[in-house]
Amino acid sequence: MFDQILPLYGIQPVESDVQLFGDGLINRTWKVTHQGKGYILQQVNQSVFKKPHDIDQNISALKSYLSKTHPEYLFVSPLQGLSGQSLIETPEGYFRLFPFVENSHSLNVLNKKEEAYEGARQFGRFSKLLNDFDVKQLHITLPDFHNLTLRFEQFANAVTHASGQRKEKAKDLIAFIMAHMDIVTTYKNIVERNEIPLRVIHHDTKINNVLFDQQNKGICVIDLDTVMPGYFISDAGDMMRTYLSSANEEETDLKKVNVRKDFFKAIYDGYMEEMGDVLTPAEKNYFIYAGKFLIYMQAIRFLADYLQNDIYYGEKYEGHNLNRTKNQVTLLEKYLELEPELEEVIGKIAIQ
Ligand code: ADP
Ligand code: GN1
Ligand code: MG
Repeated sequence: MFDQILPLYGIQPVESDVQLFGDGLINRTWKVTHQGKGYILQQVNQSVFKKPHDIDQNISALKSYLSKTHPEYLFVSPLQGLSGQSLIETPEGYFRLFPFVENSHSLNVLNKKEEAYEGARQFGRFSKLLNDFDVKQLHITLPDFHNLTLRFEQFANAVTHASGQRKEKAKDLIAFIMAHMDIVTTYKNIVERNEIPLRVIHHDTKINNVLFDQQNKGICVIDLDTVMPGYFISDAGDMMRTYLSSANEEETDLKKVNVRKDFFKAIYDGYMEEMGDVLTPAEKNYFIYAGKFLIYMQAIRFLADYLQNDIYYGEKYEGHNLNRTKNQVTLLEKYLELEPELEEVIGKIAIQ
């Protein structure tokens, strides 16, 4: 496969080192090293992304806008092959090649609140610089991706059709999801009442989609496949889901899943540093809701996948998606417990 693809970029496979890379759940990613230069080769997951050209066009439109309005911004976009294409179609699927951001690394869990500040600031900066970009120009690369109303219906449907055995194993988790349907109701109201605007939203602000330098200062955001019109609660929420706990979504020892209040403040500070002047008062009122929205949605996505025999996320061991759900449900419980204190953190900041 590499023998066919790399020459399309003028890279000789025999002179290259190619290694599987990173911990993304969706695409297949390799690091390619050739003549001392690094690249990221990626195969688009076509069972998730049905129209890879839409992603390519979105990235290219954003690139062209940012290169005019903010040429200093590091926007990591696919390289053009010798034919001038930035998306290569082969019998094995669609591929693209990115420059490897040198001296960078991603993190799967954060140890210092300063890292949370840095990550949140990077995503805030991304949306801020694109604030005047006409969001209607973007293709919807994943229809209804963060439509919680629909996600809930899909989940309910998965419960109806699940095997008796899986349903039995998931029964407490299903009950928890049902008991917290108010989170879906709030989302429905936001949408129906048009309470907050559509913006250019990343939709996958999980911590390993930020690149850090050797001092763990944020460099840039990556994984732009899901950049499309959306609500800021998606981005703020996934930061909370993946930065607040000192154990990530793979942790099976639930005692280790926690919500760090000082990390919440760091996310708020970092995101608001960039977006504080951009968000509307109504959006700011939904900052804490953002965490509930996204953690709840991820819990139902993992649980629906378990009930549907792991067709989306796959499983590395038996019960993997059930365990991921338990993890996310625990995180949500801890988040809900702490809500009054989180409100205090934001309240104090607001009157400063
Ligand atoms: P997925 O959609 O599967 O999550 P990503 O685009 O996030 O794929 O890539 C997977 C991982 O590869 C990232 O978490 C990051 O560690 C690394 N990575 C991706 N692009 C780059 C890049 N341009 N430079 C350095 N590392 C990268
Ligand atoms: C996927 O691609 P990756 O690993 O950054 C998923 C996110 C989930 C996340 C859970 C397109 O993100 O929505 O939150 O896994 N991306 C897609 O870890 O479904
Ligand atoms: Mg990723």
